[in-house]
Amino acid sequence: MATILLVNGPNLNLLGIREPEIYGHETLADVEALVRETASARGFEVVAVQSNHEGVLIDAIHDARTTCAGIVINPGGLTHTSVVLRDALSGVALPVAEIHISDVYAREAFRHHSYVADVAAVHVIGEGISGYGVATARLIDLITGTNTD
Ligand code: CA2
Repeated sequence: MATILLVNGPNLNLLGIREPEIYGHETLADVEALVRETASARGFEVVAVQSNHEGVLIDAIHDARTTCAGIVINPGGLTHTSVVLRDALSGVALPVAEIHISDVYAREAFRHHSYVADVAAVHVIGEGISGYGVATARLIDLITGTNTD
């Protein structure tokens, strides 16, 4: 069965525990269950990684090069800072879906730039936790060549 890598960056382990007014009440386990359910309905399985350490995320992305069909990623704050993460995503040359729970463009100016945006084929921004399901479905549509127009 084909596999999707789900990557959650720094601090996303705190989902549902802190700042629910921004990030909602659902937990990282809820996010992973939603992505697994969405992928499984389309015949895909999911490997999920969350880390507060950039190198762990880079290693997971490199491992995906030979094991996964695509990557769903919420890079957290690394979105706005990390050339290294961007280079890893670009280097593995897999289709990427970038997802952000909050509407980064309606927040502080430093959140308006994403180093990942132009290496991602799918962008889902500000749709809350359900955005992970949307990003997964759209990525799989892209991988399988399904026309969603
Ligand atoms: O909206 C998003 O998904 C973000 O990627 C979340 C990042 C933030 O730096 C980006 O600008 C937008 C922050 C992740 C931190 O997650 C937390 C979750 C609960 C409590 C505290 C932090």
